[in-house]
Amino acid sequence: MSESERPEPWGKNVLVEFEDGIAWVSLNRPHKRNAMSPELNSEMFDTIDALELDDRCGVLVLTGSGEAFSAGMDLKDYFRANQGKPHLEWMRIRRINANWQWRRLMYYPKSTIAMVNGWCFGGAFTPLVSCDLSIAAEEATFGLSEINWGIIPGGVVTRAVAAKMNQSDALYYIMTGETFDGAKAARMGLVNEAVPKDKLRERVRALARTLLAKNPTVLRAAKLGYRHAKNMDWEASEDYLAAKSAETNFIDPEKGRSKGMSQFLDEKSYRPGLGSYKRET
Ligand code: ACO
Ligand code: V55
Repeated sequence: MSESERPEPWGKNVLVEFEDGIAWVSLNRPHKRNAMSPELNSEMFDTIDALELDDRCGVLVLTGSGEAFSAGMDLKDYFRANQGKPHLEWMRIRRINANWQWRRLMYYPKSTIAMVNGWCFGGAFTPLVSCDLSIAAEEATFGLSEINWGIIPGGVVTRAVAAKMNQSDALYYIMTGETFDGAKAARMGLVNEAVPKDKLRERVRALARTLLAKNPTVLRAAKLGYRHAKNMDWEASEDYLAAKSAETNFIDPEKGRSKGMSQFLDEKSYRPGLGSYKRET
């Protein structure tokens, strides 16, 4: 079966809607507040794997159906159902979880935006932090609730929190399990911005359109450059970014670099500080 004939992998636990280059990907177990079960995790991996080569997806927006973004890991189907299973089986269940929530999402070649529409607890922090950008409803409720039911923020939740929250905030919410709203999440830098819930989709759509207007080859390299350089020392990152720049220039089908330069230097038709060079799209 060729790539294009393969059936779409979403459907049961994941909903995908396409709109002018935006793929709205919803965790879709609203009756369970989009708690993440092994089945949902597996479907999410297959979904983002398929969207990677799907031209209908220029920007991936991750959100949740109904009232929740996600109530975190499914306490019944992820935790209790696997209690007492052989350790190798539990490792595999964890890996299926990690595979999409950060291994794949963190280094996804397309731009990703988390749209936090409601409840966001525990395990949901991992895909949240793994998205490039994030906009929350002011009314959304966040919490590291693990401490309240007798576990630590595991998986890589603690690592994800450490990547985006400062030490005072991280330890406060890890240790108290108190909830906070979207406005507070934005003040702490856990998300980029918070807007009233009735403006959420409109704001995310506008942000997605901003990204869709960029040169996609360069945008991909810029994002992956950040992801990798963040974990490198200065010498390695200088060399890596020089190589990445050369690669980008070499593979860019629209030759953005020379076009941009000539529009500024020769034609004097635009200024890079004040907008985007004219692309032929
Ligand atoms: N795991 C499994 N089932 C869940 C979860 C979850 N994390 N969250 C909600 N559900 C289920 C409920 O059991 C209930 O199922 P039922 O109808 O079959 O009984 C259904 O979703 C609706 O949940 P309610 O609690 O009735 O919904 P409400 O809107 O009143 O509250 C809230 C929503 C606050 C999110 C609440 O469900 C909750 O506290 N969930 C747990 C949140 C949490 O602590 N998650 C972190 C887990 S730890 C981790 O992720 C590592
Ligand atoms: C969490 C915990 C896990 C896990 C994934 O706290 C997420 C959230 C203890 O194991 O595998």
